[in-house]
Amino acid sequence: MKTLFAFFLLLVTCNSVMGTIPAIPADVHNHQLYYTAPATIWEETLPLGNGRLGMMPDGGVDREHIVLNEISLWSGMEADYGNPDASRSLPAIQQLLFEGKNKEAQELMYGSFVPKKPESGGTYGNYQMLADLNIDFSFPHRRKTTSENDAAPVTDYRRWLDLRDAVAYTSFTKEGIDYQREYFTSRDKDVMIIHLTASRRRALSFSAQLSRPKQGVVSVLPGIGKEEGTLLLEGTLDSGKPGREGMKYRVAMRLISKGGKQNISAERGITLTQGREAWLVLSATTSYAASGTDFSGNRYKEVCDSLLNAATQHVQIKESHIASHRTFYDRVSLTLPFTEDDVLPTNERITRFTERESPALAALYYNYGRYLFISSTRPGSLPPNLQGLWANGVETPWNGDYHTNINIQMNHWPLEQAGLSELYQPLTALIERLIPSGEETARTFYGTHAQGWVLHMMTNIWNYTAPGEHPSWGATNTGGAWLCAHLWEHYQYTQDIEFLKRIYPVLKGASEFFYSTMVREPKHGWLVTAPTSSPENAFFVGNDPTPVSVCMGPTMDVQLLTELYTNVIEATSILECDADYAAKLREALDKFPPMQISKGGYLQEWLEDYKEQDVHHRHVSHLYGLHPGNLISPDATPELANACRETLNRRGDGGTGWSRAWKVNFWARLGDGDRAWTLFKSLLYPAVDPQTKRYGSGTFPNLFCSHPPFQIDGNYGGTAGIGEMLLQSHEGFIHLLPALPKSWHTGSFHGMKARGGISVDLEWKDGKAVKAILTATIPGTFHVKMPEGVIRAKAIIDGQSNNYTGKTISLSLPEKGECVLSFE
Ligand code: FUC
Repeated sequence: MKTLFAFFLLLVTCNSVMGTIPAIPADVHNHQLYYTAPATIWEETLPLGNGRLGMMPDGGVDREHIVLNEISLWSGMEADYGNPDASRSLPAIQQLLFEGKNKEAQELMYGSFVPKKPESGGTYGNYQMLADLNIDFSFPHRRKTTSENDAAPVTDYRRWLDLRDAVAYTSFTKEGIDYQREYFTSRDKDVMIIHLTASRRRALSFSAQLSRPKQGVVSVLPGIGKEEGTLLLEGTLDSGKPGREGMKYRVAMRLISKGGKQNISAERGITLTQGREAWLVLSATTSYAASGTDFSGNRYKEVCDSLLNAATQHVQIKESHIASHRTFYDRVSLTLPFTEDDVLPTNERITRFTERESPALAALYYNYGRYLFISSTRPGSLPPNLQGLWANGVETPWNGDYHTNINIQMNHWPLEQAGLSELYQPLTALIERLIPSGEETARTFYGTHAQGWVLHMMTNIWNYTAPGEHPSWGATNTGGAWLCAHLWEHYQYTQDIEFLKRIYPVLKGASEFFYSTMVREPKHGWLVTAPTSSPENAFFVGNDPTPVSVCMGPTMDVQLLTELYTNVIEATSILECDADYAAKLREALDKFPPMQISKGGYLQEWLEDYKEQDVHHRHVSHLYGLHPGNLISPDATPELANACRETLNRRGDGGTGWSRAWKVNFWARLGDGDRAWTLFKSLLYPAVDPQTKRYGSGTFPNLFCSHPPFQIDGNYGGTAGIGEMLLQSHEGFIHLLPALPKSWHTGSFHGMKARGGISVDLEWKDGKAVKAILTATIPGTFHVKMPEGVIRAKAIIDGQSNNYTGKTISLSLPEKGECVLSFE
């Protein structure tokens, strides 16, 4: 076992990369998480997932605890939250806002502009863990021991997660016997597999039980003929409606063993006595139709049969899983300067990072972010929720839902650049499913004149679109508009006209809602959203000491809607349709408020220069236009960019997990690599207090981001931030190394994507770009900004070379056309 691990550590493979950039040895340390002790908290366990099924083993020696997940397992049901009081009170709410009586408007909203408790029942529900799998081991005793407590020591303990292969391992030695466990969530077979081995005959004995804190009944499905039985865990969650069944689920587990004796009972689970090698094979399904799974839960049968029939099958099952995972994972690679800390166990690597520079930790974080994304969703499944796919209880924080005022968006930030384009499908499908509900919400809450569809600041698998229950945070109604920016982004990267045709009605419908409901505020006559809020932040009106959140036309709404309208206008021209509507949107855009700089020099968050309740508030919504939006940049709008800098300095470098991740992206867009790196360090701050064991903001030992508690958005936001530091393409040109920290002086990346349909490889040295290879996935003309510190560039396309000395390099490439750029 030890040899296997050493081999694993030393393994140095070469990436096969196209073009002339030399293949870079793949840095093993940045493709694995590893530990020298079992996990003591869930946030130390290792996440595995195939985009639908998830498991997190803790590597316990005597008892292994594995939390299982299925991404569609939700309580609640679809219900009608329509509140007719909302549209009736709307004119009065707006009037109060016109008069500057925000507090009164907010109070009126508490009684009227809230979701109504569904008359016929049904609740919002929450995402829940699927099951606990506990495996209790008993070990043979070489010497006679006086009692069970006189246990032999465990040596050479390791557990690790191989990000490339999406396989986790635990290995240790006890009484001279080597034990190894191998865990993976097969992508192609859609099952969870735990492969257990002992180095000596008759040394493997355990009992594996399935349970659940609530709503879980265990039973045994007897095997047919000589076949072993199957352990089942089944249940039905609450729908919140009397007499109506909620989501049903089923987990099925079988044991395939070589040697030893099997037993199965509902009470003790599946036991193996004195075996040597075994496979626990698990499958799970829910009754959620959109997950596209077979509720009978029999898919695992095929795998069990193959394992039974041929001893070599397990190798093939694992290999095909790895091959399937690698089709995603190997698309991109990133190498950053190595330090000796890179070889430390992951928990120590994180702790050491507070004291010492360790650039390659960003490479590990980037790879882990890609790994988590690939593992937490897949076409036909649901998008990653607040915890991706992984939840360890039946009461998940914030219902484990889809918050649409930053969180689900941040989850998708790294996606396109990391070459995982097809994983946009679950989000696209979720948005499309929301539309009928969003249309109803538009009419019920905003009146019969309201057109199109609206989504407020949270949603779930039951198509919830109404406002949140407390107007102070629940009134934000630009959740749908923000998601439309993602649909547009997917189009920008892929240039897929068929996709644009499909999503155009979605974008148009979102714009129609705002076109039909925005109002002219009395002071300047600007067109604004009202009522709304700047996500979750509050301010003071005049000398009134009560903070309020409800307002008109906050900066973020203006930015989001400017982009939405502009994108719809562009789509009408590409698709040659709706010219009249585009003209109307253009006229409306002229009446939008401008972005304003406050007397303090920072970007104004609201229409008025209100004093905010919390200067360090975690949301920095008014900087949407800087990132992920594209309305502010140091080159195009230097004054506004400066105001953003002031805003960020005032907000500070702290904040909850995801807030720190967002700030990495902001500084990257501002071209300040060292500051982005400082924020990355803040994001990676160890989340568990070593003394009190309490959780703060930062990063858990398993590299999960801590809000606290664990929220995956920070992981995805941080991953995107690393990408933004290396490559940007939102301003119509490719910007290489836009925000390189000093300590990342030398490195390379391969396969990152830029808008317009192009793939980029880059090598840099001493802080300066040396060589790039651009490969067009779509034919076109691409503009590359002359990288920082470069005087001259040579471009070779199809054997033809061209020299450039100006600010921009313009290249015309056919499909799959490649350009090799060298810089001096
Ligand atoms: C948003 C944030 C919170 C938290 C929650 C899940 O509402 O303001 O910080 O992340 O989502």
